Amino acid sequence: MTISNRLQSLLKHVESVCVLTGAGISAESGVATFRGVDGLWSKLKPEELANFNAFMRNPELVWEWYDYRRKIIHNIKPNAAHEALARLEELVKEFTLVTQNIDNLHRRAGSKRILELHGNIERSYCIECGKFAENIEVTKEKKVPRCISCNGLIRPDVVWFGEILPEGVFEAAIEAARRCELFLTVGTSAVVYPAAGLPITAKNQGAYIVEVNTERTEISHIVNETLIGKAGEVLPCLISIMEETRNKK
Ligand code: BJW
Ligand code: ZN
Repeated sequence: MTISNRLQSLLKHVESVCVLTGAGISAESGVATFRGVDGLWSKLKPEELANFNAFMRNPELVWEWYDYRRKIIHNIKPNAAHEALARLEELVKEFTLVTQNIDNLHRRAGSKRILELHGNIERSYCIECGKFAENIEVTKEKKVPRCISCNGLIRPDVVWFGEILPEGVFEAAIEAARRCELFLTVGTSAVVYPAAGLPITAKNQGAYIVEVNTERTEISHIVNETLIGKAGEVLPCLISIMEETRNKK
């Protein structure tokens, strides 16, 4: 892998890093991405499925969909890319991992400071009274879970189109993007806002932006460097360079 002299030098000295991850970082663990030829939504448009109206029209289908994905996630493991980011957090003074993923793989890999922009597949709440529900199981008999307090519909605690991001979480992500010297955007098509605006915010504040993806994206023309390759290969390489050069002070 070839990287610029500027990135080489940053890897040696950088103390403040912010990373934005998307579905592509979990692809090598066996989680399908949303868009692209193998994407979950190659046949169905995400904007049409991941929204509250779709849930109200057909909660059974939406629950089936999340239950299916949750089962997959329970049966797989974080990959070398998740692990590399957990290691990166130990190497620098200031680190923030901003993820669009709901799959918990960063936490399972050992990352600590994680901002989940789009919620978490393990949590659910009642759309009537807001009460959180734990260990939600959908079964053949009970295809749509109901609230034990008010019998309202329970929904997954994820962020659908047209919904605002969890309070304070996006603000913290902006703050991290503004403060960092190096911003990595990994495995995201960068088409969904406001997440896709974070690299731009970071760049406007003078950060160096590096994209890691198997192909060019919507923001490739904005970033300073695009490293084409699998996150599970590229990120461990970057971390090795950091470990080697930082030891040699
Ligand atoms: C690999 C790889 C390997 C593969 N290694 N790479 C400003 C401008 C325009 C529109 C808007 C705007 N602001 C808001 C909007 C509207 C909307 C939006 O962005 N629409 C666009 C589609 C046009 N945004 C919203 O509605 C957001 N809310 C909001 O803004 O609130 C304020 C508001 C409220 C009311 C009115 C107006 C504003 C909410 C967005 C919520 C997104 N939710 C989902 C579902 C989450 C739950 C779930 O998981 O089920 O989030 S949609 C889906 O897309 C999911 C993802 O997190 C998100 C991003 O996808 P991601 O991660 O980038 O995945 P892919 O598949 O697209 O890309 C994978 C990439 O990996 C590819 O590039 C591959 O090449 C790569 N890859 N293998 C490295 N091994
Ligand atoms: Zn309720």
